Amino acid sequence: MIKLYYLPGAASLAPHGCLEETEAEYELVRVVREDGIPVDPPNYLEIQPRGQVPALVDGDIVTYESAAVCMYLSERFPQANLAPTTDLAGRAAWYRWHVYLTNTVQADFMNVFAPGRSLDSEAGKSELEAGARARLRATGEWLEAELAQAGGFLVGGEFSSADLFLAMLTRWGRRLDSPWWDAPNLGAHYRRVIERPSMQRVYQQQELED
Ligand SMILES: N[C@@H](CCC(=O)N[C@@H](CS)C(=O)NCC(=O)O)C(=O)O
Repeated sequence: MIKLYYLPGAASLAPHGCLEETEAEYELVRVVREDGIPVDPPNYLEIQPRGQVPALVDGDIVTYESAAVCMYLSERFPQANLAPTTDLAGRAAWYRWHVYLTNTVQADFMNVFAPGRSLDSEAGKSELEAGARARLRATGEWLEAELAQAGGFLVGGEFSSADLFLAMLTRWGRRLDSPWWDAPNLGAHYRRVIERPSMQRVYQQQELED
């Protein structure tokens, strides 16, 4: 059976949403960490060598990186319609959103939440975090404008795994000075995604309140 390794609200949230959308059978495994080191399951570093979540095990296939897991599940379960399959332009947009959201936007969130991952010096960490906060403010405004054109969902107005990924980041953006979900279009997109039965189940299983 497929296993998804997770922590509540973490980068495993969008992959968990994808799994619920597929209606596949899977096991959700919470990773226990002590002093930043995963201790349970005891072999977790063999699955995800950096010890981070998410990781996905599907038979002999082991993969991680949240965007990659979302894209893998979209291909693995085409009947879930998590990605455009026949429309090449739609597919291009779907790739673009996943890559941009993970390599640019998610990276900035990491520099806000864990600047020490990239730098040791306190001054350097503050500078890194301040720069990332400023970029995320501008990114939120840009996303707000993009969503105004988008027709409800990111890729061709149709729900896809990219929307699950953006909703995860919008939730992280609640901790910014101007919470992302207070912006009309980002807020409406977030609610549209988390009101899906799949995400309601995810929030219940992860015991998330917002
Ligand atoms: N680029 C990775 C980042 C994963 C990541 O940073 N996960 C966090 C939770 S959101 C984590 O496991 N943090 C613990 C750590 O880095 O030690 C992905 O998207 O999967």
